[in-house]
Amino acid sequence: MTAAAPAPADHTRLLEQLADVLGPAGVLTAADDIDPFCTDWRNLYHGRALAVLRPADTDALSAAVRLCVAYGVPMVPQGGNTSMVGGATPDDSGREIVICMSRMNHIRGIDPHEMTMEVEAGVPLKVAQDAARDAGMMLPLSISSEGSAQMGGVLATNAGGNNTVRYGNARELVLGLEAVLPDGEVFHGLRRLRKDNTGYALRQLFVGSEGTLGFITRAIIQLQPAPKEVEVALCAVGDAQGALALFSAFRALDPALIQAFEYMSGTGMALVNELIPGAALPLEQPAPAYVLVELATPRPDANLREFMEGVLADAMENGIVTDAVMAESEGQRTNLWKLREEHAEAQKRAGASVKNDVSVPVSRVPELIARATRACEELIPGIRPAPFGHLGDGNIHFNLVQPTDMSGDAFLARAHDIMDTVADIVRDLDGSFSAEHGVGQLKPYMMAEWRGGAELATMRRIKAALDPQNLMNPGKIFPPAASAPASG
Ligand code: 2HG
Ligand code: ZN
Repeated sequence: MTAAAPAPADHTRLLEQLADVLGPAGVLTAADDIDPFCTDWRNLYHGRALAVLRPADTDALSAAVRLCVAYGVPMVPQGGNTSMVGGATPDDSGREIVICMSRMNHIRGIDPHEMTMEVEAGVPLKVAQDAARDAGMMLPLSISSEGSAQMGGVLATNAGGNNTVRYGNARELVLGLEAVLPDGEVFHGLRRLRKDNTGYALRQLFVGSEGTLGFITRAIIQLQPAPKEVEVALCAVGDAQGALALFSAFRALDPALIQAFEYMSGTGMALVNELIPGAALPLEQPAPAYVLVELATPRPDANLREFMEGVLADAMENGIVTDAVMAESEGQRTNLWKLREEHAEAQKRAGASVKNDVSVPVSRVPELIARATRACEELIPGIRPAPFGHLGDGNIHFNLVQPTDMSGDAFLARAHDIMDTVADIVRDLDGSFSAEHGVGQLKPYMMAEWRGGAELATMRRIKAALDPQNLMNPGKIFPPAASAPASG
């Protein structure tokens, strides 16, 4: 028989015990210290927390988790706090404890023969990328928030980004994992084996679990050879159909060279031009839509430039591409990527916006963009659809910016209508309502309808088996049980 958990009100004693385990620097309780951890990057959620914990290693985290469990206190894991769906923000009860992973920030080693890197959860993605590059390799995961996003969060959300078209999502890069389970026990799965058929691939359970099944503390990541030749082009196209035709042209000749294939609408590009200092479109005329394509190869003698020029020349001849510019230097490559990477920031500066991080089969991206644009324009006249994203893997950020003659609040009051309108079309096209940003606390209400029945019921059983008290990141992913259908 287990002893009854102390009453949640006995928090003073809990905080004292946590300070014993983590040291004074490991427990923040002053409102000013805690506040930044209680608001998400998009400013959609403003929670409260009992404390913020900053463990320095796995053992300290494990001990802290055991204490929180004993007191029945819910825990919210947080990395770089860059979630788009409020996935790392506490609720407003003031009962939850945020556990920030940023002190666990060591790169434990890089193995040039295995081409692997062992990282702790709090290492920022950009730091891990730079370390791989300094070792003559590449960590093939690139997302707009990579300067702040930390490896633990990147894995817990199965981040995707610009290179998914070639290397897959975070899930595909994880060879091994260490995690602290919801009861404080440590899951030791830091293996680096290519072949290891010994039952369930438990490490993959934590990838994409959004912190609901425990804390990812360390991982072994597969690296790739550093590219020796890289070519980047920005192309003007008539519409998404043209963008898809260009993708197919590259893919038919050599899919293995495509490192990124990104779509941008004319509206989104105009916002970047207008609102981001230093961003300038290097083409003579604005176009209805654009593609940014990056090719890369580890071979130094691949004549990549010739290949890219050849494909683009053909595409211009048959009218798919109306104008194009190829980067001549690394500086120009960075400038072209800036036009793509600043889309989220430009949309933030343009006023209120509604995001739809959706995916459909690649071949249906043009239909998605055409139908969702029409439907949203009918729903709210003057709305500004500004879709962009990872066309090469079918993930489009079908984002909408408020009309110029409507207040931001009035626009956001229609957010669910807009999301439902887009979701209906995505469902019709066999897509997903959350391609790479996760479910967090923004979208659990969609889970019962989209992943109900056996799928959600199985997720609930796994959750209940590992976290019977529902203390790990509650309120994320799962809709409240009462609102789920009987089977889900
Ligand atoms: C990107 O691809 C990010 O730039 C952000 O996933 C997308 O702001 C967004 O909707
Ligand atoms: Zn994205």
